Amino acid sequence: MDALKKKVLVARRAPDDVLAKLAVHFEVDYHPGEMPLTPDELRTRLQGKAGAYVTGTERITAELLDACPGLKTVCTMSVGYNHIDLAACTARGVLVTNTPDVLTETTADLGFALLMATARRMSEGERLLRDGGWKSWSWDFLAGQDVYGTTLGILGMGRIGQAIARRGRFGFGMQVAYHNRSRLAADAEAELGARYLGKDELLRQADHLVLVLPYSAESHHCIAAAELALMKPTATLINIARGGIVDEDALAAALREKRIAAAGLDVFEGEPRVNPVLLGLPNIVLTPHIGSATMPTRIAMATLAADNLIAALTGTTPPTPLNPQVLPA
Ligand code: 8YV
Repeated sequence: MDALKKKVLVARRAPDDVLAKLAVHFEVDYHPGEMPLTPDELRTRLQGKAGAYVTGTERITAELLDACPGLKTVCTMSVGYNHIDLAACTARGVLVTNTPDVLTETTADLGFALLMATARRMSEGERLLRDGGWKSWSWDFLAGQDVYGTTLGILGMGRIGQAIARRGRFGFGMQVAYHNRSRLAADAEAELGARYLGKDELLRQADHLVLVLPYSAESHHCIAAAELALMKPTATLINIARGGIVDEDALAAALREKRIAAAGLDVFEGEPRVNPVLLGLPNIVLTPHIGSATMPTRIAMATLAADNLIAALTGTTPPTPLNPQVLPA
């Protein structure tokens, strides 16, 4: 043990190379368990630590920060940071970093895969086949919705939204429409062939609506009964952002009553618990939050989180800070 090394907590399992890299700089307290630390365990393990490597499963609250006054930086291995009270961190001078960019294309791939699987009823078909239910052919057997040439609606046009737009436009001849807090620059809209619409109009026009917006108090349940009622009965809804964006009970009712055709969800409000009413519906494709889950991308995310941690605690500017205003001028 090197008394001069700063202490950090690595709160979730991480690649060996990443741990080895961190160990060069820090005394590492490592939680290799498959289950996350409880909030109490997290608070205890953060005592005396200057930095924390976390993932989306560790909540960093104002109370936790107050209980861990030595903490200087929190580096999350995720692009989303709704699990971190960023304002509380900034107010206490705690530097926060995330892992944007390295997961953009991988997550867009999953979003598009989910769209295809949902529109073409792939999970329903596989279940039927495995259960021995494939007996014959009929004209409307597992007939779903078209993807090619249809209207792709994107709610939240950040990096991942734009990557999905490119897949839709250039791969599938889709008309791209979007809504976002701020409108894209004219050249970006032109490159993607993307039309900016008000949220309600986007809901009305989309054949496939993909949710890629950040989760916040503002976006909580921003797709609920009233919004679902605006969608076409043939439309599909895809959520790869955060579960809390969709009112799952309202979605279940819309799917049950065929007010929209189908949904594809990679994220859930109480994940890893999944609302049981969703599990019973045929017209829904469910995946367990695997948007960024390829080996190369997960390694890139872990490496970037570690690089951020090393930079933050060795006096250099981290590659991807979220609150650079806390850095010394
Ligand atoms: C991660 C994610 O799987 O990056 C994000 O925001 O939601 C996912 O890529 C997860 O949060 C791991 O920290």
